[in-house]
Amino acid sequence: MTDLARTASSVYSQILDVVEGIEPRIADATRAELADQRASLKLIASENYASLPVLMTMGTWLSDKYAEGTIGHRFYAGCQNVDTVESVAAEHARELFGAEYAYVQPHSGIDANLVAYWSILAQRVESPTLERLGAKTVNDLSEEDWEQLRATFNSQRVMGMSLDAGGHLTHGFRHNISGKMFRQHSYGTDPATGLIDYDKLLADAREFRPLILVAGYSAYPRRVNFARMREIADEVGATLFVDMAHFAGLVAGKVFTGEENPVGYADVIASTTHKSLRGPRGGFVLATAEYAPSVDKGCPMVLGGPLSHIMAAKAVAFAEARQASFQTYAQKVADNAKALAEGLLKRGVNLVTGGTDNHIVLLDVGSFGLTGRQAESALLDAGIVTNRNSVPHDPNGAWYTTGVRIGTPALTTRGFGAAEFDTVAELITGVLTATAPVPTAAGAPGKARYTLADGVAARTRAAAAELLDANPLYPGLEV
Ligand code: DSN
Repeated sequence: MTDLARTASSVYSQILDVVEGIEPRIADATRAELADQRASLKLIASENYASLPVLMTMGTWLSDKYAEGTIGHRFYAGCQNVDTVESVAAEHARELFGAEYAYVQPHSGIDANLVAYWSILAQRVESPTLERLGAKTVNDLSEEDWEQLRATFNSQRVMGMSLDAGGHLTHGFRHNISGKMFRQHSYGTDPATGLIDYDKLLADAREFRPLILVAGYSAYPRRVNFARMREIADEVGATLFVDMAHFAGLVAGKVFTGEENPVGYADVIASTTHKSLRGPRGGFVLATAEYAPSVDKGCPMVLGGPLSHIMAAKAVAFAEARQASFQTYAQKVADNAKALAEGLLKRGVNLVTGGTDNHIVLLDVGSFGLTGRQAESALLDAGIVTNRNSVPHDPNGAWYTTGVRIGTPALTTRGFGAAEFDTVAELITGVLTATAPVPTAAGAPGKARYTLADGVAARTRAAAAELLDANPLYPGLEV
């Protein structure tokens, strides 16, 4: 056992014992979550396992300090330590990604995306209006001018990838604020290949003339050419906004370089910290010097007090990602995704786009006669944690779906390599083959109805346990 695992064991078990005396259900759930994560094949593409230093940095009294504002310019007294934390985190983010500016306050991916959208609106819509009216700030505007400006915000156009093609809710989906605050036009993928068709995207953009072109995805198993996206944005006068929440770790780990690295092409980039980047749950924004002043006003624009304990953990995670070992990890994430995809393809599983070149593999389970929901539930019974996901033009809609999205960041952190992922492919195929759909009677509650052949769940769990035991999660940690 390492010294760190020994210390963490002692700290966490003492804390959980105290919590037990206050609210035992929370202590139990916390212990049970560790046991569950240890005992299952975590294949959710957006999840990972943060390091013990990252986890422990989140649990401190930095949580208790309010610090609305920006570094050195706060609306509360006594923020000198938060200033240090935020400066260090932003410095690591800038260095890690080679960005001109980094803003580490957003609490989550959607917060980061909202900061991005509103900073672009401030830059492209608000500032020119103020200049035209000879006003310094919005406070100088008459009620009438203010009303007009507010109406203008709401009529701006955004173009992002559609949800069923792999885009994200925040890229203009009607049930999300992004779809309500903008006029929106989504781009899909080529029906034959499942890939982004840049020529069609350009043609659509020429017609729609978006203020903001959004690039990025949460379920597209391929890389994006950001140079091409930049050309399209320039051609139509759009600001290029990249949501790299999913693949930030592959950018940080220098797997995505050149035209596949959004830094240098995008005006504004938003991300989470907890997916392939393997940090605490949270968000951040990178920007060019031109957009930096607007992004820096994330609070009070759309954020309140920053979570200082989380910013501290972001700093630790960014520092970890600057180590050479993170590049090795990121390359393995991509190599393992290829091994997983090949393992599934050779066993007859259909994959959207026919494979992967990032960390995501998107299974089309229609050929098994299953919905994504049935497949997700059967896999979970067998200890394989995935999430159902739409496939392009999904006949089953966004709730039942026809797809299952899987990814390699978490199990790669545990030490899985290509051989282990080939076994994972075998286990997944075995479960899907052994699952039969049970048709839902008309009007019956929307449960995932399926049967999994006898013994398959237990056999799969036993085979998975061999892989998991050989690659322990937080080895030596006992709580
Ligand atoms: N929930 C994240 C994902 O699973 O991709 C995106 O918000």
